Amino acid sequence: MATFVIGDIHGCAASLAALLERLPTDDDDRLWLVGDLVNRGPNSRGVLRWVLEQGSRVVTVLGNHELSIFARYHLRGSSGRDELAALFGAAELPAIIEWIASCPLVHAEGGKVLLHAGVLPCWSRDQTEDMARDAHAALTGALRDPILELLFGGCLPRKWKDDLPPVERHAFVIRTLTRLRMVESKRRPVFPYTGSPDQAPAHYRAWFERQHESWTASQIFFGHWAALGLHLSGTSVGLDTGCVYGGHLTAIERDTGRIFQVPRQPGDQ
Ligand SMILES: [Mn+2]
Repeated sequence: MATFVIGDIHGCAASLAALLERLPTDDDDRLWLVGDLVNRGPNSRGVLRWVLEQGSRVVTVLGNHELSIFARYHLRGSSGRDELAALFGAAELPAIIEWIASCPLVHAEGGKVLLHAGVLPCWSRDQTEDMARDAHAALTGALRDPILELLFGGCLPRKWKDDLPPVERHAFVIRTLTRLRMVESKRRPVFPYTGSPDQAPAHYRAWFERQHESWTASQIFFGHWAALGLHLSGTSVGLDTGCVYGGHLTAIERDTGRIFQVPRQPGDQ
């Protein structure tokens, strides 16, 4: 049984179909998706329809774009729900929201770890998995609205501290796991910068250059950073190759490192 990990799809349903055609999958093979299946591209609805049909064969972690749909649904009342129903279908919307809530922030199997963006250098692997689990439970439980309000309209602390109050801690963990690219220090993420690491201010570092030592025996599969492009190292694999911007959609066979790519298909322009 093989597992293939696919980068950010962003509504590029035709490119996804072309990539799936190219993958040498058997019926019992599985897919890991790094999140951001939706938005920007022309057919988010088609991609969601596909993923909802796949069941447990596909594992998806929460991307910032799924999170923003979740926030719009829960925070903006009937106008937000009407907009989403127009985009994705009124009949399908409840199942889509339920599916988003079911996506974990981090999925790990042995040394292989799937998450959307990155981890702070001061976070150990155990701490990251524990905090991700707690933050997800809070996001889909009693603290949902305060966490979403802080993420989508509030002001988070700029620097991580281990003793943040619960809502701030969960929001910080969710923002980091779904949006991190670079850090200024071990505790201080940089969120606005979206360019490539080479053109960043001199004191910025890509998060994967400064990981906590406990990650040495792990390999993190992530997306979110189109300007980074395909990034392959023993401990981190970046798979956002900018399909929606005219680049490629990329998959990697998780345990062999074999790469599969298709260019953005004409139907996705
Ligand atoms: Mn993203």
